Amino acid sequence: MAGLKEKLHDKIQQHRPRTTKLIKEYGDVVVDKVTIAQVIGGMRGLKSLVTDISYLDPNEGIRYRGYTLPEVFEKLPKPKGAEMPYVEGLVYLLLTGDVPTESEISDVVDEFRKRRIVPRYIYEVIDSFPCCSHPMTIFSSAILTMHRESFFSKKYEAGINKLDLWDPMYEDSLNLIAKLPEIASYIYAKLYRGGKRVQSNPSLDMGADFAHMMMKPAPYDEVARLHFIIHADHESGNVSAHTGHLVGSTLADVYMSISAMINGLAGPLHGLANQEVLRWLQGVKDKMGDEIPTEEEMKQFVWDTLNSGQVIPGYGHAVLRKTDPRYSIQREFCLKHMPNDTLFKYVDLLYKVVPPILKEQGKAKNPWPNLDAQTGVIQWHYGVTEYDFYTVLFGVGRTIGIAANLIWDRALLYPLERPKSITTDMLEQIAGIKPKK
Ligand code: HAX
Repeated sequence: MAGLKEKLHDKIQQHRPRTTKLIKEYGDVVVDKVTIAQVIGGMRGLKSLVTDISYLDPNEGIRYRGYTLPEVFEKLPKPKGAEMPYVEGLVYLLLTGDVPTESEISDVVDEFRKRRIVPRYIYEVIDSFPCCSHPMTIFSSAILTMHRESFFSKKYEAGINKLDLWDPMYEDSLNLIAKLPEIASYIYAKLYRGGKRVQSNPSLDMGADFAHMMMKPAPYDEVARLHFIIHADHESGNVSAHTGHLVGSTLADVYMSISAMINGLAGPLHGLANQEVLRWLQGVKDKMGDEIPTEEEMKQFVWDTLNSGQVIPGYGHAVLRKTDPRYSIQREFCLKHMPNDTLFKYVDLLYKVVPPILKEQGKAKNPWPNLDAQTGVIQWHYGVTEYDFYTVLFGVGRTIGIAANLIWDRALLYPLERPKSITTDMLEQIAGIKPKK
């Protein structure tokens, strides 16, 4: 057994009795109540999922395994001379709950190196898409196509004890995560670089290798590490995480589950918002002819969007009630590396004008920016200007968190998900506005 897997095995053995005890001895204890607004309104705030990989506090933001993002960036080891930590270290942290040592990270880097080769047919699948296809469609399809590699499905078909299902899920997950940077960069090469592919370099860590395949010089390696780490997980109730968990609960393998979660991420109210932010900014830039708008002009652009019945992309959140720390970390990066970038100045001006306007409009529960308000500006600055591609980058990072959850879902024997639906008639009866039949 490799180091990471052995550690994970021990952690699983330690954790299982906790879950078993909760179900067997405390299964009837009430956790939450459900209101009609929650039933109709997308289950906002309903405590009905469990994960130990991350937790989202409305005011503080995300914690990975108990650590705030600044702590994660401080504690995880970094490649020599690098500003940002190893993405591989985050994989270790999310799976085991422990901050890895340098040598434990080397093991994971080595694991990914061994698993990184993408099957030939995946390039053919990507090549067969018509040129106007959205990169998220291609990304999701490429991942789904790899189902034929699934160790989990083969083991299931052959007959496997359910206590052991986490093991092939782990194998598939590491195989997939290791291949995603190459798949993503190949999609980029096909769509935007005339098919000019750069093969992965096994001597590099995940962030540096991705920068190398994207043909972007330093500090794009730091950008890649930063990006993959902050996008990795946001507890279980968001659409991508929940979709991955839901599909996985049928004992579909990691390829099926991650492809499905990628489709959820591709919606404009979720991951696609990073592309929408850039589209919105470009619209303003076109109208301004490259001039920086004044505060008054920017306020007008924001009001025009709101008055036309559209949302301001990159602002608001279903859970957060403060500025997203993922936004703040990216902002700090911008202030350090690209303070004079025109689009960053636009984004900074928006940070000043949007929250008061959303407060004045009085609809959004959270007037503050989320991570998507900053992501695209950094990519644009370093030459990734094809903003349709930004959600693919999100998807590479998000896979790390969802895969960690899927492995633990199988380890803790979480069952098929099956909430109960009721009819509008029944809700009216519960509300007391219709007689009970
Ligand atoms: N601009 C304008 N109106 C907004 C708004 C925004 N940024 N955010 C919320 N509102 C509106 C909602 O549309 C809703 O209006 P109606 O009552 O007319 O339906 C009202 O305010 C209440 O919404 P809410 O309860 O505050 O927010 P929700 O939990 O319903 O939705 C969203 C959360 C993220 C979908 C929402 O804030 C939004 O649409 N934001 C813009 C898109 C965006 O940035 N999405 C990315 C979110 C982060 C993420 O998941 N990244 O992957």
